[in-house]
Amino acid sequence: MADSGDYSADTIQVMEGLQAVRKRPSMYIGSTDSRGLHHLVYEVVDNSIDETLAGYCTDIIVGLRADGSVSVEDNGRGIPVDINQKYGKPGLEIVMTILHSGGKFDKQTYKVSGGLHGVGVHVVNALSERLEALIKRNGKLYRQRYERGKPVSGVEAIGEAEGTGTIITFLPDREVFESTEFDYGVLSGRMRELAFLNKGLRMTINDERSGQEETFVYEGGLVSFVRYINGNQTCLHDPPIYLEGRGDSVAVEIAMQYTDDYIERIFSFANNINTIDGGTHLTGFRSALTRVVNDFARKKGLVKPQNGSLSGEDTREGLSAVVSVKVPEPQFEGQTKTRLGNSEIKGIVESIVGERLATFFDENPRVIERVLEKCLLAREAREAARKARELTRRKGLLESNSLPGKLADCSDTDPARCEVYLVEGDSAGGSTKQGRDRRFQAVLPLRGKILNVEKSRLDRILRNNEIEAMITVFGTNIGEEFDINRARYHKIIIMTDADVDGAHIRTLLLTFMYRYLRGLVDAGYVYIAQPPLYRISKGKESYYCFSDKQREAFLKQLGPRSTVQRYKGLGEMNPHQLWETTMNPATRILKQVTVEDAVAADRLFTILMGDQVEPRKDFITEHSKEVRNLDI
Ligand code: 0RA
Repeated sequence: MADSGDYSADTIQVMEGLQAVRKRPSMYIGSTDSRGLHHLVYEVVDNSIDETLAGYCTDIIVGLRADGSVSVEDNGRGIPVDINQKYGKPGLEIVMTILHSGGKFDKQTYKVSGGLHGVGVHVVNALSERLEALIKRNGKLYRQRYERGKPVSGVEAIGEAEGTGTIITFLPDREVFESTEFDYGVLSGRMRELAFLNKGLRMTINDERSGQEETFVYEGGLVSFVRYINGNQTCLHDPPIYLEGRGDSVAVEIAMQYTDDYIERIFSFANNINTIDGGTHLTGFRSALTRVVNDFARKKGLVKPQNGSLSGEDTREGLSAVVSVKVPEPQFEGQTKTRLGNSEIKGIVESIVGERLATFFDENPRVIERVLEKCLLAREAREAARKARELTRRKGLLESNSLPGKLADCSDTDPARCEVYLVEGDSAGGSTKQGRDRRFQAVLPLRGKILNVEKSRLDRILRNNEIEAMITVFGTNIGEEFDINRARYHKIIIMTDADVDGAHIRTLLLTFMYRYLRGLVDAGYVYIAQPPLYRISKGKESYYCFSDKQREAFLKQLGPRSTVQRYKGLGEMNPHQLWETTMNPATRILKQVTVEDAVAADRLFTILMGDQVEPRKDFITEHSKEVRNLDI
């Protein structure tokens, strides 16, 4: 069916479309790094989820193949294979080759999904060395193959089939992507999230490379999601509160549950996409929550006009919630397109939450009592924190002219060129000070375990010596006074030992920054140093290795009689070695800290530092190796 001699207008259009995608892949999938690579899978999965939303698909299986390809299988209706009248080509070929045709060419289809960029599977096809589509329909199994987006076979009936469905298998193009290795954890995290967001959908992921396999199916949907987020927390009520409603053609779903800690964990989604930067759905939810809680507080005489109402923040302390909306034509805004912009959504969410939540509290007086108790305590604490901050400021501790004595500052004063190393312990601090380039590298040694920030309120945190030192040294201040323009260093580099203790301290530091100095993370100022794990020597030659894989490679290359030294702590390197391997900008490896997956990050922090000791212990022993490479 793919007659290569045909240069019809359609064929030319397809070729131009293909070329456009291959020429500027980032315009379609965001980037050609690992993130873009994984978007290819999300794009195909989103098309399967459209079938779920239309009521035809209950199972999706993602398979990572040993040859580097990935397959996405669903039991939806199967992509049509019959000849489309308008194009004179099989539906399958149109879906796979024509730009902006979207998955569905019947306009009536209620299409609410669509990947982050909602570009369609033809983009995946164009960016794949090869792609195979298998369709089960009309009792038959059909197949078509493509190479770099071009059909290399017709749609062929190759056998019988039971039921209906689609299996798309593709090998990402090595000419396009910087890396073509799929990360099981990244994909499995997204599959789990999609299973939470689409109640009852069975999501399976299997990995031929490692033999790993997981299936996610949550009959509780968002309620299960909130329970998962609150895994190790002590909750103020159970089950979570579930609110649901529709307005115009918008579907709104919310689950929420208060815990006894101080962190707000609210995640919002629009059409299954995590809107990290919030938007109108989140604003609507927050303002309804503030209003309803204040209404009840007033009714019960707990807040009086003279002492002011509860702030939004007060009503969200310790709250875990997931807000999910499905919108026919979502507008995603902001640099990373992760904020929902549709203005009509705010009012819709606000009125649904306002009405349903008030009804829920009326019917569950014990729950609202506990919530109000929590909110009033939050208000008191915030008041105390404000006073503590003022006191600290008056003492001059947060002013740059009283830098702590243990800081070894650099001589350069241009923040854009300056970096500060946070090192654990005095001995490592000593060799770091000697090994550094004092013109632009400062060193702040931190003693002992820093305060466990997860479990403390702002007033106590500020009184901790190590925390106080860091805030002063960074120069940005915190909370409402945070000002990124006052940052004294544009690189804050966490350097800890490559062992479990080091991983723990790094996580503590990241928790503190994530919660209280988020602006530094967002600005891309926070980094993790990567000290070598081994040194391999043979005769006069010696090499540093930063991973086990690298060690194997060097050992193979150098052959017998080479010796391996394993570095457990920074203290085992002399100042010169430390400079050479970990601090010299020309040769070092720095990992920039990003907030990629807020759900995963938050959960990790909670597991590692929550008050329930057992799961934390299991987690650390099980994952200490991964924690080493933590880049959240
Ligand atoms: C176009 C029309 C119909 C379904 C699909 C596309 C479809 C696309 C994908 C992509 C992955 N899995 C998929 N499953 C279905 C509707 C077909 C009908 O009316 O029978």
